[in-house]
Amino acid sequence: MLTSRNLLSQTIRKKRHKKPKKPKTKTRNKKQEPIYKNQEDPIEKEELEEDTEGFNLKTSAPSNTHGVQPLGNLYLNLGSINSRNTGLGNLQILTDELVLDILGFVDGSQLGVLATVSKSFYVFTNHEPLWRNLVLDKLNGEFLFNGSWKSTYIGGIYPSFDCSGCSCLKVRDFYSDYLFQSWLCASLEMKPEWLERDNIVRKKGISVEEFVMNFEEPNKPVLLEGCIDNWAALQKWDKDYLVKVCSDMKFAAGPVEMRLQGYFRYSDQVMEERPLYLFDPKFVEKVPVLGSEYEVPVYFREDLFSVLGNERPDYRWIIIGPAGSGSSFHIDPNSTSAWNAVVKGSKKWVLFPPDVIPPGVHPSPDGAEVACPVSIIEWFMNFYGATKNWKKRPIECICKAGEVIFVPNGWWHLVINLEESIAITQNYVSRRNLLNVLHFLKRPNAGELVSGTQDRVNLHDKFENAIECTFPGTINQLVQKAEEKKAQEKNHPSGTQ
Ligand SMILES: O=C(O)CCC(=O)C(=O)O
Repeated sequence: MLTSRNLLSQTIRKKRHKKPKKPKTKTRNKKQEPIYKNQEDPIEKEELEEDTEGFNLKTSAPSNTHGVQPLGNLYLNLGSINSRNTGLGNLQILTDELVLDILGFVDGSQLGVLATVSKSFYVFTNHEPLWRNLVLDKLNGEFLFNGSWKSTYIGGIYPSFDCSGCSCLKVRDFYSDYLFQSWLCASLEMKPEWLERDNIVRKKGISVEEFVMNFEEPNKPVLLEGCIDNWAALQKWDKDYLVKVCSDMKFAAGPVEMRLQGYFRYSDQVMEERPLYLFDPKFVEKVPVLGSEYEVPVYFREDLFSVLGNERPDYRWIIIGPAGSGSSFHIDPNSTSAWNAVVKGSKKWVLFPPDVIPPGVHPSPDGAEVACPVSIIEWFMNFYGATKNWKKRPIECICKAGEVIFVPNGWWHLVINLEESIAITQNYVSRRNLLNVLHFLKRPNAGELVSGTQDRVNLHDKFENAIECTFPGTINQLVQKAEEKKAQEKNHPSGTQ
């Protein structure tokens, strides 16, 4: 259970314990003040002073729109009654998630009517993700983001309706962890302690042989500096340039396709738990000039999936997103390895080796699905701390513009953009992981596991045949080499030759 003691009030603490040598740049605006106002208890103040760990709200974070408080505050506010329950009537026995799931079945005008039923219905029906789903469902990518998903919906569906004077009511005594956490995850800054660990190996100017021997062969991440300095993209790609060269072309952003202009209008304003992330695998086919403004770094030029020509699974993506967007924990598709180059902005990476499932992550037994916290910041809030005592501590880093990270196959990784970012990533298969990939494509549930292509079940045979045609004998040689290595490891465990 959350209380503003253990979460929100820490924002105040942080402010009071500001270290003189590092001036704090974030300030709370006036609108945010009321949410801390219920702390009249003198003990509270003392506790606040004692604790030095803090959470910061983003400078531009709106105050908790409807005054929702964490459930724990109900027990601090003696005599208070939870208007969440009184206003729901018989529905109060349902969980918040279930109430929202049910409201997810009704359309915008019905939500508007239900909002008038009670204070509680008002809060639930104004939950932004409900309106986001309506917008994406009804308007696809053809929306003009207008500060909130609700007003975007109204503006898109009822263009003549003027909602400029529509007020946003604050509701007293509404307590809900679920709704509070959703707002909190959208509004929190990354804590400095989540960012400070940087234990990845960094290399500049190494040879391909060194890369293969020290990183690709042993399947270890590395951050490569200076290997994309010649990319035109580094100089050219910014919002204005991309909008110009991409013109009316649409790109995949979450479940919809959007023009860049519309996407940037959205990403410039939005503050939500899980911002729409532009992640497009066909960007070079759509806008060939983008493909001519970057090249595959020298370390990753062997890409055996290319023997499949147009039938190869998706392998290259342009990735664009605002601060707070990113990728929650996953392993890359089809057992491939990847490289990810930041062109603008910066990204925080957390990586766990294949034999360590990250805390808070629950893959299904067949590996086809992964359950993990919806928002990345939620993972940091609830699970990052556990990694300190984890079996194998993760590899972490911040990858900045001009840097490239190598993500070895099978590694779990999570990425959050610390500022608005533009990146290119490619997944590839070299001789070092060809056998892994073939093995993966042959798994009995390949139909569910294989991704990025229509013909999932036959991909193994097609790939194996194409490799055999183009590089006859290669697979056998690799199998033999792998067997020799295994035998060697058996005779000399952990390299004690
Ligand atoms: O959000 C990002 O840049 C990371 C992308 C990623 O993890 C992936 O492509 O597998």
